[in-house]
Parts: sequence; C-alpha cells; structure tokens
Amino acid sequence: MANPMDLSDFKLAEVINESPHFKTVTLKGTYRGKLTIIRLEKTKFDREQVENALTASDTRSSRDFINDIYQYYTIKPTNLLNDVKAVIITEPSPSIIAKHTRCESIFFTETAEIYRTSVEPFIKSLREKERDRDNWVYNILDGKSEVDRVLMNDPDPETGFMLVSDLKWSGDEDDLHAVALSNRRDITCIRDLGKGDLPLLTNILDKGISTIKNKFKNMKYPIRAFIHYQPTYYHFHVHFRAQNPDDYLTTDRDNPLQVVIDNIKLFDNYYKNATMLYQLAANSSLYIALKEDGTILSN
Ligand code: G7M
Repeated sequence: MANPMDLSDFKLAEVINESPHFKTVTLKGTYRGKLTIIRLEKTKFDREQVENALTASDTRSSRDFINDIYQYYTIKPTNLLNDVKAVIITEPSPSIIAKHTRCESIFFTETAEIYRTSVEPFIKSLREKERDRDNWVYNILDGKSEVDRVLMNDPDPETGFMLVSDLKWSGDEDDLHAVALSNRRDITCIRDLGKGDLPLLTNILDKGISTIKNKFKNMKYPIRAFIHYQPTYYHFHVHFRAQNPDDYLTTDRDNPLQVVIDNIKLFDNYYKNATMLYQLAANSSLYIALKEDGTILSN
C-alpha cells in the first residue's frame, strides 16, 4: 500500500464520537506528540469481493445461536472485507474538535435580526481567529493539493468553481459526494447570496450536474445539490450527493440549490431576511457565543 502511516505511534486519550449506525468511531489523542483526531469508518461491502471473501480459506465463523430457520453467526472474513477508511486531522482547532465530538444539540431558530447582531459578528471573528481554517480549500483552488481528486475546473473568477471529491467520499459511485468550491472568496454563506450571484449559482448547478453525469455513467441515483447552513467552512461551497434515496438522511442544514436559486429569483434579499432553522450542537463555538451574548438563554 502507498504512503503508509505508522499508527502504532498514536496514543488514544478519548473516544469523542461513535455511531453504530454509520459504523464510525472518532478518536482524540496524540500522534508523535501532536494533538490528532482519527475518524474511522468501516467500508461497505464490495459486491465483487464478497463471494471470494466468504469462501476464502482464512475466513472463520462461529455460530451465535439458532432459532427455527434462523442461524446467527459472527464471521471473521479474510482481509478482502476488512477495509477501514481513516480521516486523520493533525492539530485541530478547538472548533474542529467540537465539530467531531458527539454532543447534544438544539434546534435553533435564527432570525435575520439574530444573524445581524450575533451570528455575522461570530463568523467574522472566527475567520479572524482561525485564519488557517479554510487553507485546505485554497490549496485545492491553487492546485497544491488533491489535484487528482478534482472532477472539473471552471477558472472564471466570478462564476467559476472547482468540483472535487469530498474528503469523506470513498469513491463508491452508489454514494457519491463531491463539493463545488467557488473561486470567489467573498461569499461566506447562504446569507450573503443575492440576485448578483445567480450566474455563479446556476453555473455551479448546471456544470456540477453535467460533469457528474458525464463522469459516472453507471450512476443509479439522482444527484442532489445543496448548501449547508450553518456550514463548517465559511468559503462558499455546494455539496453534490447521489445516494440511494432510501439511505439518505437530509438534515435541516441542507438547502437545495435549485430552491435557493428560485427563492433569490423571487426576492433578491430572501436570505438576508429569512428565518433559518438548524440543529446546533451544544459544544459548537457558535452555540457558546450565542449563549455568552444571551441570544440562547440558560435553562
Ligand atoms: O458542512 P460544510 O458545508 O462546511 O461541509 C464541508 C465539506 O467539506 C464536508 O463535507 C467535508 O467532508 C469536506 N471537506 C473538509 N475538509 C477539511 C476537506 C478536505 O481537506 N478536502 C476535501 N476534498 N473535502 C473536505
């Protein structure tokens, strides 16, 4: 395997998140003395490998119990079925640690007034405090990182963008996830969008979808394009996902791009004035800021 990492140097301090449903676990610890987060995700079954893996001579099984026509087994398959994907984050900022740590959330109703008085200043100060936060985006746009993961590049400074495989996408066409990173660096989030941005938004929607359709001809599922609010990164980007509709969970953070375009066509100031509802984790830096300034009241 190329570029292996010596994981024996990782010292676990804490399991900060786990999901039996999504088969993920997130660990916080140190790697060679540096604070490190490791997020592990079991990969899905590979249709081509599953038969070989089950019948391989080194596959072991033991029966848990039997009841009528049902038999339950624990199978330790050959290595062919045992891949685990890892995302490793070195020296994460406190807000990135919070983002990866499981915590209770609330449903927050953000009026336009709350945005102006509390959320917009929060975003500004976060971007000033964590200047390197969006470096991964600039590295991609500047052609310094993930060059072979770029799916398309439209260099127009106003309407252009780069479509790149999302960090968490395993490459499985039945669960596609890509992000369109805008060339413009002045849009922080959906609240900034207005009529002047329609050429950018329609360009991302049209070219994003046609690129994915052309590149992945066997894709079975419809493509959804949406914008997160609140996003994690305040450099404007759009998500593209194609999954089995039975498997996907949409969240309150998902704003379908077509709906965003249509709302702005109706009202230039739609997102400046709209009330936005989203889930907010109680350990997130936004929650903490809203609590401190009294927008979220203590119980
Ligand atoms: O929640 P938000 O809309 O801000 O989503 C940002 C997306 O960017 C997530 O789906 C992340 O998985 C993805 N992402 C984050 N990082 C740090 C990277 C990265 O370094 N490379 C790529 N390709 N995607 C990333």
